[in-house]
Amino acid sequence: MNMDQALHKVGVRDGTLSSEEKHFLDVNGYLPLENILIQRQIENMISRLDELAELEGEDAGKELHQEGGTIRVSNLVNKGPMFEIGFSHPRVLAAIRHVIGPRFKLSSLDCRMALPGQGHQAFHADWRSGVEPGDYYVCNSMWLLDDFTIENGATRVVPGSHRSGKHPKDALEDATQKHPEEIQLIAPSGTVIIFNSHLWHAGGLNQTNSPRHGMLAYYCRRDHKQLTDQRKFIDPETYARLSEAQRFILAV
Ligand SMILES: O=C(O)CCC(=O)C(=O)O
Repeated sequence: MNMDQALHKVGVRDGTLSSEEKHFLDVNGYLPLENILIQRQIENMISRLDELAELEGEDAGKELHQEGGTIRVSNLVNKGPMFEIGFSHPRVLAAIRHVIGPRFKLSSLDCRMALPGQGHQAFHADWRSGVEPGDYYVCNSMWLLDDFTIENGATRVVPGSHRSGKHPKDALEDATQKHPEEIQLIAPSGTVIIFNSHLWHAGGLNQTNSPRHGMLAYYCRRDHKQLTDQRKFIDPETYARLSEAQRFILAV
């Protein structure tokens, strides 16, 4: 099997993403896809994530990354069938293919809950350096489980910065500061925001009294190392449940 065959099996077709959507993603580096999740899926995911956060306590996120001011729950591939959609949705996968090209795989699937009064990040890119415009290694998708608002710290991005060839650590004097061209990605829950991971982006400050839940499905080129080694972590029962195409996308 190759990736285009796997994508076809999960429902990706030529017109899955319109040319306007592809153009928007190319130019701006992000693309909101609305109504990917329905209310019941969102509720199931939030309730499972809250349960996992409680069960895992201080260990939550340890498989991948822990971050002050947030609860991160990692290795979601193996933590419930409700998370499978994170690496199986045709619209999302069509967008990832558009950014990285046909040779990619899931790198990690985790949740980031920005806690009340916390969550502000410095601008970063999910890659070590700037890259040639068009030569992209990684692409992320943020799955909004709560409405993302100014108040709860919707993701901040600098549109077009993925084409600058520069990394924020080299280009910005102080990446923790507001950027003059930044915008916040305001959207309703159920939306998935694709963002080219070379785009300068950052979590915003959650100024509400509730955690802001988002799931991050992060993809990389197939010949690169995954953040979560899916072969090492995959549970036999997860493996048994998945289709051949889903296994290919995970590279297990
Ligand atoms: O939670 C967000 O809004 C962005 C998260 C992010 O960029 C990260 O954790 O690297």
